[in-house]
Amino acid sequence: MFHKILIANRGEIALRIIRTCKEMGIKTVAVYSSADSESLHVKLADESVCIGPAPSLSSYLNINAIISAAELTDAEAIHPGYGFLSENPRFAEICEKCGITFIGPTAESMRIMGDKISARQAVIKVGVPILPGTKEGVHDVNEAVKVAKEIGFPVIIKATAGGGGRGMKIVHSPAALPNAFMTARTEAQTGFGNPEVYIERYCENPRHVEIQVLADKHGNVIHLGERDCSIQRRHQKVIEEAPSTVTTPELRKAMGEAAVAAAKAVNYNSVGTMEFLVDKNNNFFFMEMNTRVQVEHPVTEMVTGVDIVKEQIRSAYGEKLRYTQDDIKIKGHAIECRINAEDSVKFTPCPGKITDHHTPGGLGVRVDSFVYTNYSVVPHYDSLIAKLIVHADTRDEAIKRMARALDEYIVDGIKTTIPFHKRIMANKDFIEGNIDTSFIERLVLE
Ligand code: MV4
Repeated sequence: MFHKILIANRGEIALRIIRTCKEMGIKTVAVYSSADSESLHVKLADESVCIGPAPSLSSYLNINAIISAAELTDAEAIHPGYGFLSENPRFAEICEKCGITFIGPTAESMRIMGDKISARQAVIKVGVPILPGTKEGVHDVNEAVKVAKEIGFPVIIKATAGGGGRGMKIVHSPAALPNAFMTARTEAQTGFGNPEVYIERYCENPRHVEIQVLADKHGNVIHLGERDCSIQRRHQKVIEEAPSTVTTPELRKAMGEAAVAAAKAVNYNSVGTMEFLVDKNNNFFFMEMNTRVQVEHPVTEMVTGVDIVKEQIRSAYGEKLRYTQDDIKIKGHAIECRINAEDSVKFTPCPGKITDHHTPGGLGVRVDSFVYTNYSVVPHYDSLIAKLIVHADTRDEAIKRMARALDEYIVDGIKTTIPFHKRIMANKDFIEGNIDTSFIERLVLE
């Protein structure tokens, strides 16, 4: 096994990775920006290296500084976490050229899945269902109107280089198409450096259900069931749970098999997630693949007992998967609430000093965080300060456990989204499992 891993990230995910490394007997190197010197990941790692000033571009996205830190400390591998460089194929290539193992898939798999058109083309070949849409990029307005009429309205225009919901345009009529098409191209160019867009049939108020996959470098791929991430606000997930209230064993099997086939189609060899939309009639459609460990991975860990980060590290080292599909059993129900340093009504970031901090505990409660009393939340990065995860035998019990844990949680000195989560745990539609991607919009309007 690796002797030493550098973690090219910060916050709760850096700690999450350090914890598994410790249990595996692997030494850890933290990297940090000058704004993060008091961060817990720096204190908990065996060694730490400052890689630059606060702005991400100068620190957590600074490839030269990170590679230098790995060379300086003799780290054999780099774990990129999520965000930052985690889905950057060029970074994966540079690591490998420097003789450092990138703990993630190959640059080639990342490139195919990073381009949404090539991702669609790759999965269609292996029979994975996708929404009707264009097979290639659409380059002019007349062509856009023609294909949209063939697909049937409403349609959605998406950036080929996009993902995660950014830069999408929903179009309800042919008259509205030219304007939306031109705006989408301009935004795609500005946001992703590539103006190319494609067009798909728009699926109204879907569920967002994603399948966790595990793959090794020997061609073995399994899945760990689904997570329901329908509770989102402006494409930011707020609550995730496993299993989904819409999945039957049959649907899980069909989606799981599709996810495994999609992973095999790109020779995938790490942990990853296939995102699907599920419509009102329980039809499912592949959307995109996330080629990294995700924020919400703990809910899957709680219901399967599999340490996803451990399997990711083992796979990167070249070990064979230790589980077969039959070994994976879904037990009970898990829910995760993302706790952000934000105003819980306006959702504006609220950095500042935490004057008092107490995390909930007890049976079935897990807190993945990096903050503590007297820690100052810095304004330079994502506002996620903690993930509160609960596990119980049933969904009802998990909701009650989450409400109890939220009541115990004390974060004084800054505003957090804890009050918002308390409202959701008491919401009738949420309790009844009546959720889709428009849930928060409806809740905020109430
Ligand atoms: C869609 C869609 C409806 N129809 N595609 C948003 C995230 C990105 N992965 C894909 N997204 C969507 N794609 C078609 N053809 C609706 C969404 C969508 C959505 C998806 C999951 C969770 C929340 C969402 C909120 C708005 C739109």
